[in-house]
Amino acid sequence: MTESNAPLVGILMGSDSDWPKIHAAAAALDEFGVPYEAHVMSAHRTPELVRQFATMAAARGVRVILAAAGGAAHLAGVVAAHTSLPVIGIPVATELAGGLDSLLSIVQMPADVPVAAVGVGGGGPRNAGLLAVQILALSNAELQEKLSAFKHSLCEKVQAKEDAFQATLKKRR
Ligand code: RP5
Repeated sequence: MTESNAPLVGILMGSDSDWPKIHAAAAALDEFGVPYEAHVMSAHRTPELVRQFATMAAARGVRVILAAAGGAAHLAGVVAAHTSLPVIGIPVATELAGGLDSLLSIVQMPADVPVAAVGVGGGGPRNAGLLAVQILALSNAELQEKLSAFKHSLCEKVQAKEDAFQATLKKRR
């Protein structure tokens, strides 16, 4: 996408156990050719590592940070405390409350320290990746074009479904 392969998006997750649940975020970035890095680090288990990453990210060229965590999901908030880059929290589903605990931990930030949040499971992780692409596209014409083509493909897919659905209705009559 760019001349350099330096990561524009940093994906952080509280545990390696999160990766299978959130890798759709990375897949969305791959789809648009956006370079990213992904790391396991925890707001609670490795707080100093998180601080260092968040503090240095902008200077290293990272433009958006995705932070996935489950349960007491403080990773996105702690990252946002240390950077003015946009931070998107990805709540990971838990056994205790299906991920509602994770979601609330991410969205209930105090004023002045914003964190965006996507849904738990389903399209949530993919949407986090797409939202990062949309943020980057604000200053990248190539990404804007790819996003326009993507939106167009969504219309075509739904139209194909509508056509097939109407055909099945006709057969029933
Ligand atoms: C959180 O605790 C992680 O983000 C993960 O969702 C959850 C469980 O972590 P593990 O016990 O699997 O390492 O911090």
